[in-house]
Amino acid sequence: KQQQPVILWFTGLSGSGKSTIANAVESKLLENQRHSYLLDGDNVRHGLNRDLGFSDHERVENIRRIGEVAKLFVDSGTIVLTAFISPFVADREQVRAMVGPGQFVEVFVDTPLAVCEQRDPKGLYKKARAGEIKHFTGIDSAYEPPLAPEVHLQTEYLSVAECADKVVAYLLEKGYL
Ligand code: GGZ
Repeated sequence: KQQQPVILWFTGLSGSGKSTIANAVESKLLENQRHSYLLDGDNVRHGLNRDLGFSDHERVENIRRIGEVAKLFVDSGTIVLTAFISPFVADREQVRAMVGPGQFVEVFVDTPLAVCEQRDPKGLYKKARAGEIKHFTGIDSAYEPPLAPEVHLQTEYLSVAECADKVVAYLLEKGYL
């Protein structure tokens, strides 16, 4: 059976584990000879979107462009994974509306703010609390959680491998793989 192209749209706070889990899913897909591509801050915010900062309207434009690029990948038959905070419901739903039915799978990386702040791998929350970074998501910029995500990952209770397994199980169950 052929793979069905889809956008696996990871959303969650900074430090929630989006990129880590998306990377683990990508590895599992590769093991199974599935062609996929991961869009994240490293290859998009430093390139295509390097003109954008973190004001609300710049985040809206960030997500709009990422959605357009993700759609191109889907058109090419690829499973595309995106790992961006994507804080606003309306922007995520706009991407969903751009692609065919069933071609947008929202993966909520649900890590509470307190846990992200405790982990603080890059020291960004500390800086945000100190006022050195303005408009930081969860501190002084909004995060709107998904209301009905296709996959809900509570990372406090699941390992990275278990989270990746849950995403792949969803894809198998729904016939994407
Ligand atoms: C949130 C910020 C900010 C502010 C820099 N708010 O943990 P990280 O470092 O690697 O992930 C965060 C990343 C967020 O970029 P996104 O493109 O995913 O955001 S959005 O979807 O909202 O457009 C963080 C870093 O950039 N970062 N300043 N003010 N995260």
